[in-house]
Amino acid sequence: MTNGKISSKEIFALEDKHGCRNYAPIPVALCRGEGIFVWDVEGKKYYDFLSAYSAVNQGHCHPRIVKVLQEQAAKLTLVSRAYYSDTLCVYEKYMTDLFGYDRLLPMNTGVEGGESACKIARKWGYDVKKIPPNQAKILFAEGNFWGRTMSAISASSDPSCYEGFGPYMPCFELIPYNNIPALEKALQDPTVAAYMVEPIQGEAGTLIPDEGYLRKVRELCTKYNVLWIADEVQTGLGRTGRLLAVDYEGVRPDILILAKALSGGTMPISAILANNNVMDVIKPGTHGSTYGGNPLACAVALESMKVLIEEKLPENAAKMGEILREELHKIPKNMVTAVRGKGLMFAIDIHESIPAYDVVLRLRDAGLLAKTTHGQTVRLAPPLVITEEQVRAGARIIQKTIESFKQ
Ligand code: IF1
Repeated sequence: MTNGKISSKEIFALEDKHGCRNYAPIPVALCRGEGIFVWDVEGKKYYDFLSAYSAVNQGHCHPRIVKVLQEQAAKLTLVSRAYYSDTLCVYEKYMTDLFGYDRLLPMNTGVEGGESACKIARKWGYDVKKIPPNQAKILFAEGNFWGRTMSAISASSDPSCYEGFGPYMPCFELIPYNNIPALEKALQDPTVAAYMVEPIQGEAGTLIPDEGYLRKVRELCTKYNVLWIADEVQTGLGRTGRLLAVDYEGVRPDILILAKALSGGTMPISAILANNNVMDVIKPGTHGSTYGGNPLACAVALESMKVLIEEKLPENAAKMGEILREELHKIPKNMVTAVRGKGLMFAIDIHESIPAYDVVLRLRDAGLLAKTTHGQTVRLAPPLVITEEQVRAGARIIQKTIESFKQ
């Protein structure tokens, strides 16, 4: 370290020595972001085609969000829920009006949103559905990912998430994703309280269910008196080309989980939305969080939502997504075997002859950041503020880089 400046190499070494090794990051050390671009400590500029796993939908350091963050930070940041503040009520009203639910529960991270949804579903199971005590089941789809807590890993079908961390949460059951007969069979069990599912599975590799799947999930959950919990932590807030991915099928889950882009990538903010018949099972003192609903978060979330709506970012995601799809399809099929995506949530499968991780490294060298998932899949999800020119330029980098593997 010289003159207060730190090099990428020094950063890698320091983290490796002092940090918990719970990640193996792509070797690039960033220190600045603006819109769809980030810069490393040596000053190299990159297209960000990961957007912090869709948390930065509004683009890095969006000026409006940063301004509100700075102003609110200087005014009042945290009071706890022991008192009222002048920000939470305004945010709650905006969100419930926008999404059409009666109530909002503010939490911090995505996984806390999932935890809260499961907790509420169990209570609803006992209080409303009259499931016998301690028997409420929650169904999840195979391939789901909703975080790293004990409950989330108990719901996981991925050994790298759960192995060695048992014992697991009881009464969690897995059913195949995108499989209506399997869902209907499972829902017939009268002890089932809820089915939690991602409208498009992210970590599983951007798996898009058949058209009509979510409508059928809605119909069956209603028929069997089971709560449908939609995890829109990744798919929500414009990413798929609509405000919510469930909007494509015109359906409403009983519990909606939001996080990530709710803060435009500035701080951990999550929320769950539900109607009175569900949310009212929570009584004072039965759930909460020190930071959940803090004034800073509420001001930031409100502005982040306004930016999404006023800048028409879902619409832009839909338009730019079509251009990206068209460009990605130009890559020869013997190199990219599949292109999956909706809006600006994409994944491509790289042919087995080309190591996907090497593709990601060469993309980095070419000035574009992306990430692999499950071996041969590369995720592509730029901020939703991207322009047509930038989409085409990014796509050209991806095409050229993948084609550079041709001997
Ligand atoms: C990590 C993937 C993304 C999520 C959905 C809830 C959460 C997530 C659908 C929890 C979180 C993350 C967390 C991040 C990697 C990541 C991820 F690679 F695992 F698949 F986004 F694509 N529901 N997703 O995707 O939200 O508690 O993290 O705020 O390293 O764990 P969180």
